[in-house]
Amino acid sequence: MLTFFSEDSRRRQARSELHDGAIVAPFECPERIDLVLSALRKAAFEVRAPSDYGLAPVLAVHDADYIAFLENCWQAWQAAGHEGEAIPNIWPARTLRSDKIPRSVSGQLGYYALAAEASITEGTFAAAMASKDTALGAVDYTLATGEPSFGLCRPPGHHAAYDQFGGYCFFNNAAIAAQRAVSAGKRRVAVLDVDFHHGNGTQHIFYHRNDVLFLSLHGDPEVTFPYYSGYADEIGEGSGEGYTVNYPLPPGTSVATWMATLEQALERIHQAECELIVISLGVDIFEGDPISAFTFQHADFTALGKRLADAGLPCVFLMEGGYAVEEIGVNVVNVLQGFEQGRG
Ligand code: OKP
Ligand code: ZN
Repeated sequence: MLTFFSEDSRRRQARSELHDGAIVAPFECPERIDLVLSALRKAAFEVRAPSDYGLAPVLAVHDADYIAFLENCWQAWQAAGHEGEAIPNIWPARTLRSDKIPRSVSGQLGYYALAAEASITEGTFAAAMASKDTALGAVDYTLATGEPSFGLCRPPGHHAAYDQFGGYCFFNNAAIAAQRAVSAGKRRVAVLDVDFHHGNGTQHIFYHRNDVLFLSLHGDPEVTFPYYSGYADEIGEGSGEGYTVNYPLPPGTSVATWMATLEQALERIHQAECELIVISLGVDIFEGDPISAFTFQHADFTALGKRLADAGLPCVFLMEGGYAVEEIGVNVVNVLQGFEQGRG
């Protein structure tokens, strides 16, 4: 399987994350990619740099003003004289106006953010651009060859909605890749999100559409980020009804239950006659993950990869979460190797 990675993903070097009432070093740190890269190389996967796809594929799934905000935010924040990193601290919450985009960058931050843990910093936009190029390189390769691919995307993407960032995500890499596949002529594409957290952004982007089937297995939002999305009664709207499928699972869910739930998701993908699967691959379902609560062991990732190969469809794996940094490489490589064994 061919893998993709852009060095510019390192340009996100944030210092601050608001976590548990304190500013801490971000869980989503650049060391994550070092460890995945070294595990990929050790396992003899070829790592290729993607080309520069520009903004057109981003504009296909995100709002133009939102993209411009991300591009200009750091400069505007600095010009306003702020010392620290750009973090929102007020939102158009339920009792305030939601139609107004204020002139001040502080007001814009709240408008375009859905959470406050991810700061915007000098290289954030460049890294987000690199991350979507990685996703596009991977999907283009799979579209051209039918062969599977892996994009080592950083920052992750699945929490990024049409015009909102949050949960460490700025551009929705999986949505950009799925849209690319549809634009290239695939009649229906599945986005299967196995990250511990619900992929609210991907769901939002495709909620009214039936050419992209979105399915997500995740921690129950009653007790887990992002709290306000990912319930089983969210099934899509209009012609998208039935094309969003959520499987919220309680913290501590066994791997057996998780894998049985995956069977249901794969059955739906089959039934909907999807022609390609984009997998939002968060390995924060690992038992040792510091901010998550599922119970995967190293070997379970291999079994997951094998089962996905059995589905018999072209697969594009895109990196999402995974914060047990020392273990992230082996967990990712196990999925990819399991997939190759399953095809063999
Ligand atoms: C991004 B991805 C933990 C709070 C959670 C944000 C989590 C973002 C996860 N105390 N903070 O889906 O892996
Ligand atoms: Zn996650």
